Amino acid sequence: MMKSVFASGLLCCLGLFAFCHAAIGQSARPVPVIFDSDMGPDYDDVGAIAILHAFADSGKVKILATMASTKYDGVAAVFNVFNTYFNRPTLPIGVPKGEALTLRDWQHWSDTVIANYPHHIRHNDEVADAVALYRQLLATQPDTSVTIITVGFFTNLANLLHSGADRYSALTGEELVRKKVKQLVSMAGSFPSGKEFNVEKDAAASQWVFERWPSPILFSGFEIGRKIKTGLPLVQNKAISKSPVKDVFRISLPLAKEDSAGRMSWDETAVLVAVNGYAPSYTLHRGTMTVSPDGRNAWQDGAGSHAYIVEKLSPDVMQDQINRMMMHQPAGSKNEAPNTIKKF
Ligand SMILES: [Ca+2]
Repeated sequence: MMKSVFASGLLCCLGLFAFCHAAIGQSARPVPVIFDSDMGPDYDDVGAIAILHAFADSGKVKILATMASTKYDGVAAVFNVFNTYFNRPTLPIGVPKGEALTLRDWQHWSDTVIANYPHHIRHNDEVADAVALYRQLLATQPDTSVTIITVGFFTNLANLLHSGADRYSALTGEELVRKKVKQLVSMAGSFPSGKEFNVEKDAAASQWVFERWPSPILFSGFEIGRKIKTGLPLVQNKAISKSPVKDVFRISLPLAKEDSAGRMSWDETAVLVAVNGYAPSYTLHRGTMTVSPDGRNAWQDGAGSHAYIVEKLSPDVMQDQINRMMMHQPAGSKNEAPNTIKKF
């Protein structure tokens, strides 16, 4: 459906406000974040959730929930391992209970962390349906306050937009997003055009979301994270001896030749720009992303409510920051890695 000129203009203004706000840095209040991840098959999701918890420990983020966009057996347990490791064992977890992908890691890091680290959630049926949890959380948050970060598929967000009134809210999903969500920050797409995993795996969901999402969307595309290689300093840090984050990188990095200098860091960039803003490392390219039925994405320049980030500084700057943040140790950890919170 075509938006009215007024609605488009208003959305554009709101979009500019959100992006400008991100550019000048966040307020002292923690940013309320819902993190939506496929948590495998790749393992940059692990770097991303580590960084998210590091931001939460530094007071910059309040994590509302961690959501899975894949529903392989054990994905809820994997989220619970990382949340428990970072001293948030009761952090809500959502898993898609309807039709969804079941992709998982081939390196077997998820099996290893489930076997070796504390967690009280064992099975996916112990956690909420992702859409129900989105609705429950959004309904209770201040208007235009929530940042959603996706580093996986758009299954949950499409289902959220499709959702109708329920016991949590009389609003439809689209109305709830329009009212409560400040911005969506996604590692998705390849810019200005291409075919990217997160978009094409559930292309119908991606199409639905990018055509209808009623708040600004900020994209970190494939071309951004591809140049940022991380994980080696963590793996080589002898002071960190018992960490599921380190174990994932220790197991996975040697398994692929292309990872000899570190794993490409797509998902971590989405968390960084969502919390710290896109400046000073990036500039914005504004317009509208469209997705074709086969999952290819294209771009139309203009004053749309979408923007993708464009490199301004060397990728080494982000690489150093991600490497440092991935070594953040939770309070009470027996590991002796330097606490880097103050540098975030
Ligand atoms: Ca991912």
